[in-house]
Amino acid sequence: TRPENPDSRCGFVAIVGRPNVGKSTLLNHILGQKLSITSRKPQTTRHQVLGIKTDGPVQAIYVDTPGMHEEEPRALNRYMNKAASSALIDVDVVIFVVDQLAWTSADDMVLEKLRRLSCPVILAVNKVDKLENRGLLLPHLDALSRKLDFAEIIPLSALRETNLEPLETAVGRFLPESIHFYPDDQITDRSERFMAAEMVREKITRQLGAELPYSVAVEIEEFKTEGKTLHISALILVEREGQKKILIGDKGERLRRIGQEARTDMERMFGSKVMLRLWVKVKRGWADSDRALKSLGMGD
Ligand code: GDP
Ligand code: MG
Ligand code: K
Repeated sequence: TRPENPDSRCGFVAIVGRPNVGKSTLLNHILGQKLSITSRKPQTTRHQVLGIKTDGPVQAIYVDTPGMHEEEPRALNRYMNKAASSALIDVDVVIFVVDQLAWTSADDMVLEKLRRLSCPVILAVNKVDKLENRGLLLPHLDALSRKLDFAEIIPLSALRETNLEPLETAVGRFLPESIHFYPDDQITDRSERFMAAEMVREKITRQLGAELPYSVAVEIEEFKTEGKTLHISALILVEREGQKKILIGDKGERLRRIGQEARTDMERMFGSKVMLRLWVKVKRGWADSDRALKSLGMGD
């Protein structure tokens, strides 16, 4: 659609890269708000979340993709791969995030997917705050520049917010002339219920070490305002009885901590007092079954 304001631009930007390079952190810092959950563990991002950033005439709609995984039989991983690949269809710009100096075969796999695209690809070389020898950066960027015909190469730190402006300016340049698809103050397409569930899931992922696999799902059972307080009940689904014990912790200590941290985040995001209740339930094999995934809104 031709916009009324001739400078008006709008389009989709996919943030891609192997797990743990900092895609979700980048999106959160571009938006200035926590939208996508992050942690040191791979596979934290399970769903496709749109992050919308309007800056004057330019509206960029970012898609944070779950990491792309090698073929795995589990239904959950299939879903995540599909979500990552479908994010690449119909985007106007791609930001390919890599970790400074740490190029792996998983980066090569993503690169192969990018070769087939016709849209501009911006290479974001993240975590430069961790660079010990600055002299290595330029030769490294030079080597990276030979891997694909990148539209731009930008070294940055998502965490420290270094060089995010040049990235956003570059993105804006590649977006097509268009009216804005979303109101200028909207930051995500997801519901508050969805965001609440993701906040609980983030705290679980952060609290638990390797002992609990990623087979945890969170369902919001109640989300309602009473007076000035938002009442939220969340059901945490795990696959085995042992996982339930770990999650609850000694005398309920761990679950209580998860609840406290999630509530703090929710109060910040929703701008009101929150009463949060958490339940844990065993639902055997949920991550293996396509039907169970569908019931959690992750089917297709
Ligand atoms: P994703 O899997 O690509 O979405 O990665 P995340 O955004 O979840 O980040 C993975 C880990 O890298 C987290 O521990 C982040 O705090 C960390 N991280 C992300 N960006 C930076 C950065 O610019 N500098 C440093 N030092 N760490 C970062
Ligand atoms: Mg992520
Ligand atoms: K991660």
